[in-house]
Amino acid sequence: MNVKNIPKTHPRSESLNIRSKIADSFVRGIIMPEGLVAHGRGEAFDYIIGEKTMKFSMNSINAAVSKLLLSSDPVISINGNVASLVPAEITEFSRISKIQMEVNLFHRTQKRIELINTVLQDHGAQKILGTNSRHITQIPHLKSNRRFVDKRGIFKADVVFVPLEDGDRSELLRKLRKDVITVDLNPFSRTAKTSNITIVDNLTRVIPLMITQYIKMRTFSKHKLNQILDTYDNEKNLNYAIVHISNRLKKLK
Ligand code: PTJ
Repeated sequence: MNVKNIPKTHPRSESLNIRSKIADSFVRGIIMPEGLVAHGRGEAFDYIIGEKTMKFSMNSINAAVSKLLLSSDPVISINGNVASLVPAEITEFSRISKIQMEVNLFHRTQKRIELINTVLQDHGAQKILGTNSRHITQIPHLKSNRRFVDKRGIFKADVVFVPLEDGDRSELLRKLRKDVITVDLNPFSRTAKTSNITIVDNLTRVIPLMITQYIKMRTFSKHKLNQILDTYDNEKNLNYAIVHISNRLKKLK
């Protein structure tokens, strides 16, 4: 169904609109069939969670924003799904935070890198890392194509914000002593468990909230930001998400 044909009164119009965006991206070659499958998995978790931002998600959004504000060299990793779902919002977040975006793909092709670069530029992004082979190097010991990173970005970053990640890289980034922030609707995933900060929520809700929180929290003192981080416990927070999911399953039954 084309996005224009989805009636606003449809009880699932929001979800269908997002699905339509992702299907359109597939037709344009921005995401791979695997990206569609990943989206479907996310949709299923979101349905169970209740398609709204919960307190456990706000806890991790605030911790993520604190971490980014305290970091010296942060970067935002962009894949096909991120560029399809929130191109305007992620570009706006990058603009207000001055954190550079880097295209980094699991199913890596030059064509997709260029398409994603164009999508982000169409939304006002200027310098996007990961697009010029002169600056590309490899993360040691990583087998997937995600190993090709920009020397000026992920390679030297202290904090990497990687929405919709796959598990192998987040583990390796941690081993390289980088802090990893992720967004993943599945609290059971390897990425969710290995990241320092996991936001269990839909990316489409998370990035607008991160923009709001960033603007508010950039006035906070370092002491206050450190306090937010000190009281945040990712494992505990993931458990809140799991308890919420199991309660919802009982309720939906
Ligand atoms: O564009 P590429 O080539 O880099 O590939 C990107 C995908 C997403 C295909 C790749 O990273 C991948 O295979 O990821 P996974 O291992 O399927 O993990 C994606 C995770 O994101 C899953 O746990 C999903 O539940 C979750 N997810 C999907 N859609 C959303 C989401 N989490 C938050 N918001 C969403 N909208």
